[in-house]
Amino acid sequence: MLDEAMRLAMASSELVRGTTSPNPPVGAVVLDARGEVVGVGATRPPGGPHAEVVALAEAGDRARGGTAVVTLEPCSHHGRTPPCTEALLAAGVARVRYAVSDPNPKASGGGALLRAAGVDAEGGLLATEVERGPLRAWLHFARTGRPHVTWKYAATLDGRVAAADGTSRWISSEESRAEVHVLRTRIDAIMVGTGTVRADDPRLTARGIPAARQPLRVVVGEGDLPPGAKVFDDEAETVRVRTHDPDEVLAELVARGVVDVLLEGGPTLVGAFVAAGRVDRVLLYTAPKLLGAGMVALGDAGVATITDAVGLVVEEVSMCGPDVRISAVPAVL
Ligand code: AOF
Ligand code: ZN
Repeated sequence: MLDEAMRLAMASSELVRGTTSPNPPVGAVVLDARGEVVGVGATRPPGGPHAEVVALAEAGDRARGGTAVVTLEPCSHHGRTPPCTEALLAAGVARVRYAVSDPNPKASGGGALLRAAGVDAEGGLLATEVERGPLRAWLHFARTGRPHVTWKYAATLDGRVAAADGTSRWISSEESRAEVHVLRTRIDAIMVGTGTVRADDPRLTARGIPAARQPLRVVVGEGDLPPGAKVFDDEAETVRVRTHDPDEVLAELVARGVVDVLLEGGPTLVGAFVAAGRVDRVLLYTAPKLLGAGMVALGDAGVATITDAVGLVVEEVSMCGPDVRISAVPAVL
């Protein structure tokens, strides 16, 4: 029952991903004393109520003696909003289960505070799933101060991202492309270099999804761009960052409140990010096709010999239509 409630809290938080940064997309579910779902909530945009408060408002009196299930430890601080611990105590919740502790020192300690007030409060429920899923980017940001970077690309089985003549539409399947458009609605920013804008003239928007919110489009590099490039249309906001240094790029993005970035660049930009150790996840759609010649996904990444190869750990392999989807993260040394 608690696992199920946590999965519901996670699903609810997925729907607000991309709208809460620099705050975490948290999900909360309130069960009444008999274990029935009486409230579901997710973090509102910055300055708005936290997930617990949204779920408690829906539950009303039925929260008394019930359980709150939250993806993140309830906050204990007066930030832009009052502490969620106070809201939970005022509602008379008897039990709180959360997935991960809040790494933000200002907000943490909610679990201990609730226990001291007599609530049966405990963390760790589906912690790995939440850490890898909806809170991954924000946890990375809270711990490192840098946005989380997912390098996403589509390649053939022989590792090509474009054919010899430069054409690349469409390497991956319709299913994979549809999935990427959903992904684009759930991140804060999408990043490419000037080379990709010149070569592909991409729109970098989420398409095929009604009323989708659009991520911030980020073009990295100093080169001139054709004024008519599609990234400059009015479908979404676009910023240019005129440096190639990954940490300078990421610092500019933090200043804009960006926490979760999708890197869709070409070999040069991605090479710089990999060389700097600033790719936090690799998301690859491998299409069962061969090209034999053409552009490879990654350029110089500062690796000269096999012992210097960037080590990754595969987290998940699954099918997306005819393509194989691989998610991998840097190996911890
Ligand atoms: C929760 N539930 O839904 C969220 C939490 O500026 P504030 O007042 O909105 O506080 C932001 C901090 O609160 C954020 O850094 C994180 O530590 C926590 N976010 N906490 O209990 C929520 N979004
Ligand atoms: Zn809170």
